[in-house]
Amino acid sequence: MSRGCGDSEKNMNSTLKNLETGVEPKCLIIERSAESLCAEDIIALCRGQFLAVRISGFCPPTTCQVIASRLLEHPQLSFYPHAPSIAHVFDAFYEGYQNPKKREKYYEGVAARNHALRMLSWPHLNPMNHLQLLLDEIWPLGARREQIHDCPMAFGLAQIFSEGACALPHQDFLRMDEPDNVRAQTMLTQITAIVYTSIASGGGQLQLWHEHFNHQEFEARRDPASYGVDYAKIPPPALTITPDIGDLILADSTKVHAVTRIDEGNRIALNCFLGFRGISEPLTYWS
Ligand SMILES: O=C(O)CCC(=O)C(=O)O
Ligand SMILES: [Fe+2]
Repeated sequence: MSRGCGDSEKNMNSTLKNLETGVEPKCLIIERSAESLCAEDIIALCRGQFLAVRISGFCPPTTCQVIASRLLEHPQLSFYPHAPSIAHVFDAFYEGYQNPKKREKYYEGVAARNHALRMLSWPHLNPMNHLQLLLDEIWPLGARREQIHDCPMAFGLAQIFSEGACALPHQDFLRMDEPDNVRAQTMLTQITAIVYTSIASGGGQLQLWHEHFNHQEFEARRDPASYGVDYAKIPPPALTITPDIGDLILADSTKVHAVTRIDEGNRIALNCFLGFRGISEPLTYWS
């Protein structure tokens, strides 16, 4: 680990002390910069020592503006069939589960789509590519594209929440989505990495819970008419984050998380997932 991690060690130690004494850790989010983020922060997040890492100003305002305006007019903008209030540009891998045609299309389109992602911010550095470089530098064995089917996956997709849109409490875990895939089963946990290029003028907060539910527990709490769990069947969120333009947020996506209803404006973010298989394996990324 080549970067100075003084702050992170201090933070981890005090959080550990809290865990030993059984006192709820007070610090559920840690603030970092692109310069100070280090491997220990990722490990501590995967261990559940805090719920989120925030890097303010990860993407400069001018780049955010360029990306947001290009996304709103993007020819590939469409709505999720399971969550019709959320628009997206580029497909999520999980949408192709048990749909061989969709999956084939996903893999065929990887190179073109990674190029299109870079073009979203061109000639500025795309924050997803910035993250790619940063993770490769800080992680002992570097970071690379996930390849659960022996071919590299795409990464980076955009989500647009307009007025009235929300994301119900849910979990994202490739290991649970792909129960028959051997490589997916080696993943210990998964992180969502989100860069906000436009924010709502009200609502649109990111809610995070400590809880992770297995399939049965999740189904028992799921609202049968939707993909998400019923707020009434889970405790209140442990942490609510109001994102700012340019923020990068990292959070454990295998734990329950949600986005509150947008009151006004467009909330536009780029995101990807990170796969963690322990310190002696590379980090991976995909969308
Ligand atoms: O846009 C967000 O804040 C969260 C979206 C989400 O559910 C995720 O990135 O897994
Ligand atoms: Fe999610």
